[in-house]
Amino acid sequence: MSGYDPRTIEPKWQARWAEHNVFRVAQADASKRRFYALEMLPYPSGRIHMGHVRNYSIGDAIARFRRMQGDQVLHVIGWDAFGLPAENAAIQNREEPRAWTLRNIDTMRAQLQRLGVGYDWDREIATCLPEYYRWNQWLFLRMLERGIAFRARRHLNWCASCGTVLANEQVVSSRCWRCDNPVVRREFEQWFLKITDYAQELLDGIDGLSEWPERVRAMQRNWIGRSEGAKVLFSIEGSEASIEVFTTRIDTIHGATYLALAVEHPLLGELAVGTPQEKAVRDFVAAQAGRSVEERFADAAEKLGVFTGRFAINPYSGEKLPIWAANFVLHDVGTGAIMSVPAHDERDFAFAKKYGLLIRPVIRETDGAPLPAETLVGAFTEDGTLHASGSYDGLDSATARLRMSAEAEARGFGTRTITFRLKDWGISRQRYWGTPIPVIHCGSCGIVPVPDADLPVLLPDNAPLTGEGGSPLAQAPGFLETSCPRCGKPARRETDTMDTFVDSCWYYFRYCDPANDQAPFDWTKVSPWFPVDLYIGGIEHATMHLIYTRFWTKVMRDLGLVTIDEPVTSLFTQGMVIKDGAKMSKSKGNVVDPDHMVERYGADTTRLFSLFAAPPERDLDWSEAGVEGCFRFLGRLWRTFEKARPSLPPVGSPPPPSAGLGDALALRRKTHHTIRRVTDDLGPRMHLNTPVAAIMELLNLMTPLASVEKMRDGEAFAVREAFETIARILCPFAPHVAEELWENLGFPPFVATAAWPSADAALLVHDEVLLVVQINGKVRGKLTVAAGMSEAEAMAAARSDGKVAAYLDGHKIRKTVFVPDRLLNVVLG
Ligand code: ANZ
Ligand code: ZN
Repeated sequence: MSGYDPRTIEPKWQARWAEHNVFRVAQADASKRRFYALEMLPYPSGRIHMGHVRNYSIGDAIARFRRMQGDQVLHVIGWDAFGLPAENAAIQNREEPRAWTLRNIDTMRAQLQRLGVGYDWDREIATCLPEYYRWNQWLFLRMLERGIAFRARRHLNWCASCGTVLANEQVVSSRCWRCDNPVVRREFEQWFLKITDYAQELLDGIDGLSEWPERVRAMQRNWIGRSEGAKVLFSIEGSEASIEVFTTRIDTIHGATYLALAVEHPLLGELAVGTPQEKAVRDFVAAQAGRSVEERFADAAEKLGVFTGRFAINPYSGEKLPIWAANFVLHDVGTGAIMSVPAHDERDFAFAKKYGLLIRPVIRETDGAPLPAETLVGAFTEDGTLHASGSYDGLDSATARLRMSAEAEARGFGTRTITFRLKDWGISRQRYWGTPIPVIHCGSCGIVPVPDADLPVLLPDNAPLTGEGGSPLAQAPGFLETSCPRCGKPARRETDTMDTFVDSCWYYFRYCDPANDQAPFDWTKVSPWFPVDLYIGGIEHATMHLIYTRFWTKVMRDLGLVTIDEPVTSLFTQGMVIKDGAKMSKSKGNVVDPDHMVERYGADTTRLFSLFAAPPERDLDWSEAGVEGCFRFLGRLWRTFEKARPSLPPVGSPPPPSAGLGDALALRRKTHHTIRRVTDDLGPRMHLNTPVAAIMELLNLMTPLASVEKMRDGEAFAVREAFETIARILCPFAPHVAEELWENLGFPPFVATAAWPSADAALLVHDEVLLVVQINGKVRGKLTVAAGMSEAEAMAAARSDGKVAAYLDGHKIRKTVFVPDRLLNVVLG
């Protein structure tokens, strides 16, 4: 053993771990506590980046810690291998997406192995392989049978530059999340999954996700966007017909001063007939009907409308309200008709100002006075307290909504409604590199599912990829034309492929039974590992992936495939890797290649830095100086050990009496305190940066003792104990150097499977000190207490001393003076 050389020790230990299957988990062991540590599976873009390194270093640290604590740990990786970049690369480089993807996987797998991440490689999966996506198809067919998968014509988000439909979640500020081009609305016949059927359950389930970050829970609640409202019927004066409006603010109904209908509203044509307004209404409808939805959105800024000449009756007050047609009321939202409350809604306010309609406030701030209508410069849109609302005066908005909708239901002119922002999940993509949707279109039979026996519907190799619009599968020779499984007549295959978010919905179930060719997985093999104990990934997946996978789990439960409601117990969202103030990314040109770091400093240093430099949930600022600092620390550990090694007692030597004295005792105390600290930090708190600092402190303290030429017995024992401890507690962070140290200390391999150390309680006891207690300047007690007490603890100790307590009882304390470990002076009032 000479200088610290990661280039020799790292490949050596990686090979030994592989040879001895140290991280393989053949099957769940019922006799052990099990721990499923999961990191979000990477997209095989070509090379791993520092974000990956961070993600997997966090996961591996926890996985290794739990393994050493005696848990059976499942830790696996796979590849989210379908998706656009493979296709785009194919268009640019004329390389097949399959070949491109598989080559990237090989490269990245080797990179992960060079990092020494402890995965069970026998369970690795790639979602682009037929043995995996076949089960996407199978699951899709089960959903089709149950009506969870369905087809509909809908306006969808279309990115012209990617040539594909995007889910709402993939549209960020009206732009494509991937290429940043503006997204337009287009109508398509599409495949959807009925996630809205699960909206309430997905929302309710969030309450139970107590080990998920509050931020993610809030983002999911907001995404699901439940809103309670009511539909209210207004009768029309002089007519049998009535108008139904949708409102979320029934509490404001006494402030409604007109109704407004969308120009497409079916009653609009007949309402104005025979009134002086007839022509004006017809002209308005004609002018507006010629405008596209987009144009109408754009000009909603300028509110336009026309009076119909007719009136509706407010069912609560009997008041007559003019009925208008207005451009800002959307046909396909709610009922296409609204009650307008200008005092409390901005759009209604602007419209009322423009056309000189009545404005009547009915909600005031709870501790404020009613606002006079004349002085209003805008709507008061908050909840508050009702006034000018008949028998509802004085109620708060929320209570009023409950009571008023109850009255509406009782009297038969309204119903309570619940709406969600969450829309059904459109999974169709007009792309090649994804799972083919397994249905056949037959001229006689319509849509016919591909029989299970014919799965998988294989992705053909020969689809022409040009990047021009349209589905590549429609042009793949031999793919499109088929025969109907039902009637045998010529028929055509579906050419849409599935959104790749389908692939990531259930991959981590498959890890638990990766070779199953009869079913997606066998729950008896999977259930011991579920729910996942710890799932680690970026916050950017808070809504899409993490909502879809929760939904998918519930669907699989309803299909009888699993018996859980939620897939993940604890979620951890790691921060980003930043360099020079910007997120590390190719587009910013500030990428540090992990391979270069590994070549230069070794995997242990690279991993250590990515854990040490920041708390894992925070952003990490990349610094070469920081990396060098970690490298120097490992070098120092190495040299210190080299120097001390000849003087250390052999494995298993008992502590000599002198280990309980002086420097030896001090070092032993430090060692055991460090064990306790690191153990706590690696627990649910996941403070992964502080243990590294604690280990560095321990090394600093021991270095002078370990450097002495001829160590005394007690000190040699304490130094050995410190090295043994470091080998173990460093293992989650820098596993290769830990193995090497462990072996050189005389232990058989592997420290990876050795037991986690436990702190000796006797060595955790603090030193004792004599605390002098004075009352009004006179010494009233001398207490032997633990060193390092806080003032509050010292006060409690004083009160528990009978003699001192007698002086304190019944008196008010005016002031205390506290000198830690020395003096507590109490001045009584
Ligand atoms: C009366 C009212 C009073 C409203 C008030 C709001 C505030 P959210 O919460 O975003 O879902 N609305 C209903 N249908 C509409 C349509 N087809 N086109 C345009 N606006 C429509 O919005 C619900 C509110 O949007 C509803 O509650 C309704 O206005 C309006 F102080 O009713 B509200
Ligand atoms: Zn047919």
